[in-house]
Amino acid sequence: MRVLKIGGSVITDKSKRRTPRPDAMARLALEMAGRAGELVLVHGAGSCGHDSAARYGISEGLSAGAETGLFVTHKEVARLCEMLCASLQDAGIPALPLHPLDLAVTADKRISSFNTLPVKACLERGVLPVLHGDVTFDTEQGAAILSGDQLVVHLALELRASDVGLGTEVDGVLGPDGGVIRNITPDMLPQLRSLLEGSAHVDVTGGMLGKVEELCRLARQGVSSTVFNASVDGNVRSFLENQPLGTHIHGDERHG
Ligand code: IP8
Repeated sequence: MRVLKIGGSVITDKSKRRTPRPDAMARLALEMAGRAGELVLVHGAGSCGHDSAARYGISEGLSAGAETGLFVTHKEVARLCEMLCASLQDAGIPALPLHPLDLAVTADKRISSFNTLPVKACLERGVLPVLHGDVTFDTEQGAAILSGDQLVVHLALELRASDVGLGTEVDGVLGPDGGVIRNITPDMLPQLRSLLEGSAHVDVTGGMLGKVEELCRLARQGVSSTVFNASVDGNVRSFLENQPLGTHIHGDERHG
């Protein structure tokens, strides 16, 4: 079983507020055809959630008026999830939206409990569960933003995934010269921290550095992952067919 995250930048236009990309969703759905039962899909919020989350300051907690922000932000990303599920259904994939607001609680922005039973039930029944970055109730700060990246790592460990894919809008983790860094191991993290900058658009959950930090955490526990460009036609299919792509993040010095 594998966990695949599709970044919000792939399925939304990040330069325009609340703008899904139905064409990208239809393409991705075709590339995932036949994978239900062996895949958990997670997607990011892109322009359907990050702006609202930032406007209401949700990642800093539940301040006065933030209840409205929870509703607005959740509604935007839940709608995006439902659109993606509709595209998957149109491609013949039995997909079902599962919303982390209903399944997860965080403590100081980290998942402290998560009900994986609905995810497992989907897999057992040959259904593709589709989850997403979401707002959560947080025991320390009232509310928080749970990124799809953190969710992917949690699900991969809980469900003992064989590996993880992170489909973004770039070809992998890019070095200072703009070239793809082909292999990353957790010991490279301090050096990478100074190299990687945040994403160009509003992203309340940490951009590429946040992703690499999450994936190094996963690699330390023995699950490798691939960061690749899911905006390129055929790349999701290639990932699912185990073709080499993008940046491979793994726990030892083995390359490949
Ligand atoms: O796009 C963020 O998830 P991400 C979720 O995976 C919200 O970082 C609601 C902004």
